[in-house]
Amino acid sequence: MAPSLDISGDFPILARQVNGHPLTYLDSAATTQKPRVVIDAIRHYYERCNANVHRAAHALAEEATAAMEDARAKVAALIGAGDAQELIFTRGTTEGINLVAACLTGRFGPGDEVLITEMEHHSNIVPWQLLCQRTGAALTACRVTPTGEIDLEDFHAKLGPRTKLLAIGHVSNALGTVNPVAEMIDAAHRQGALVLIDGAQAVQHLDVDVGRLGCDFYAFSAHKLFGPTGIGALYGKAALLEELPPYQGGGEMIEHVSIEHTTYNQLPYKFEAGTPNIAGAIGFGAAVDYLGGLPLHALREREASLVNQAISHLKQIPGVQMVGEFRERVSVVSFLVDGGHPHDFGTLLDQQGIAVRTGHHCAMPLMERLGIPGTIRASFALYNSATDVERLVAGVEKAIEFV
Ligand code: 7TS
Repeated sequence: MAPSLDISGDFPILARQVNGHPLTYLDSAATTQKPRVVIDAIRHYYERCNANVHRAAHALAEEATAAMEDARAKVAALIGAGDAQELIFTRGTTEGINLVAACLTGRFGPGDEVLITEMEHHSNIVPWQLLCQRTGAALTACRVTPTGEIDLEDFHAKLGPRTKLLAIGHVSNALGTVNPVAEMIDAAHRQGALVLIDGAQAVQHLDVDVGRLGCDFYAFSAHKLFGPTGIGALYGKAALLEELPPYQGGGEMIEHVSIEHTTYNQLPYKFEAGTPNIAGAIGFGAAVDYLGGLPLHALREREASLVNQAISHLKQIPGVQMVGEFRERVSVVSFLVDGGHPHDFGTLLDQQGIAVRTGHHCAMPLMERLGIPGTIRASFALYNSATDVERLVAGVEKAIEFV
């Protein structure tokens, strides 16, 4: 028998009502809901083996350490990292990118460039601005086309011998565009640049293999992958991580400390100062296990067909304009409705129990390039169903009657 594609029952929150209506959760690009197994894993850790990791010689500390390192191995395997020492636990994508920007600072100076795109989330813009302010390097962004894709001609024109780092999103959070990162990584490496991929929106929807991609860094967050908030991961090539200075100083990241001098711990601990988010890491591992037990291929196909259905139905509603038209898309449907601000529609949909995000989606330069103040964004995950599409479409039609 084919496995059931309805996994919504695994997510307790999806059974609740909002504003007197069944919850229609279409804001998974902001954060996904959590399956019971993730919630249980965190609860189990606190109830059964809470202790600090990597230090004490007692049983609880050993269990906690083993559980956390087990989670690291699972997360590393999820993205095809060859070795768990290349997988640094962070607070999330934002911290992963800031870590790289902090640790690469010494490699930049006047005349060097960081190349990004106009499509980036603010987390993949502002850390590079700060790096440029510290070092005198310049930040350059390649253009986005009016249809919402990276302008590859402009990319190849802006990429050059001055480019020391290319930092790009794998998938746009505002539009859902899947970017041709493999081609861009190869081109950047030919110029001698390092490459960081912001994978926040990619890991749930695509098979990511950092070994095959060949990127130098890959940052993502657990909470967009059915895991808890406050934990994420940064992959970095071991040889590169070995060369970089540490990020923060403190316990755990050291090998030996005297008042005059410190030697650092081995990878990945050199980049993990202080007591880590142990429960978060364990929850992250449980999310990866959960994902591994799903019929992922079939679920992703169904999600893609729901996204297509949503687009084709919304397009037919008079006054609705879709934002972004491209070949490769995952999860996100961004649109505008004539005669109303996106925020008004967000409120009118919420009154019907439909959760979407409205506004600039932390991608203000993209909105500026597209000449719009923001969008209404419905974002899908593996637990959404055709009913969610029907409710969204009916909800938008009803909201239009009000404005
Ligand atoms: N990069 C991308 C592409 C993102 O979509 C996000 C979060 C981040 C970085 C930052 O991730 P964090 O976990 O460190 O916060 N994106 C969104 C969003 O689209 N709506 O809310 C958060």
